[in-house]
Amino acid sequence: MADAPHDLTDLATEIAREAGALARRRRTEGVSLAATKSSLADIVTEADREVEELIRARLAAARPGDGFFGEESGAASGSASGVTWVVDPIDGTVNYASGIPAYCVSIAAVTGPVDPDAWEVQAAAVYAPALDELFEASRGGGAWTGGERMRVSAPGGAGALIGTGFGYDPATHEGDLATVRAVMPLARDLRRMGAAALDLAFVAAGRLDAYFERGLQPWDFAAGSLLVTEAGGRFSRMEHDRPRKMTVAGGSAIHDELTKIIAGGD
Ligand code: LIP
Repeated sequence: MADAPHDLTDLATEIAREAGALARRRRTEGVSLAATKSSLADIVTEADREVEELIRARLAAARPGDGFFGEESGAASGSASGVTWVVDPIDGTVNYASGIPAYCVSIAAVTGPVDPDAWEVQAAAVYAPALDELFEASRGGGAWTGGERMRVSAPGGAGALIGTGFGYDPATHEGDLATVRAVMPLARDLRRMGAAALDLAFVAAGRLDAYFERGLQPWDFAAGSLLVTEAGGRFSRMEHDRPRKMTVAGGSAIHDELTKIIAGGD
């Protein structure tokens, strides 16, 4: 069974488009809440579950020996092939439920342990149905959107356009806002889009200069991390001693400035 990164990416992009079309159809039909998770603000819709089931079924049919680790399906299933698919069926669920178009399907293929601090991402597809934009990457094959190669930006004199986000637990907001205050001198402005995979895709495309957020789940950033590194950027996770780890992405210069500030440097 071919495990070449570009073969995995081709499969991921095909499925991401189909899954995105389903999500968009369900959105026009009206979204129903299925449950809340960590808090009232942390929702899952019936579409999240239906889209993840479609992705899981398509992957199992195409590559029955692979593992699956999806946001809505709990623990990762074992992998006979060494490849595990890390899937967020609808990243930006609150946007999706609210009719805000900043949502996407995020599919990544990883090898090694199913642990974001140990796995190796081989393939990535992030598809934003409302924008009809697909962002893809294969390990060593670059990052692409619309047939064009993606490259991270280098911020100009006016400062950086930086994406960020916040968790659903109000108890975490003060600490996260303190980090925003510390980072602001680097920024011309901030963007809070509410979909980490899209934030990371926009960093890879040079639309955002950088992105940072605490408390992301592995499926939020698995695909986006490869988009960023294959676009010449840096992706790292910090604060491993905290329950909510920090994710930072951007071109190497601003990535290093951000990590220094977040670590408490001057
Ligand atoms: C979302 C992330 C976003 C974060 C939200 C939420 P979900 O994932 O993509 O960056 O700020 O709190 O975690 O829940 O929409 O899959």
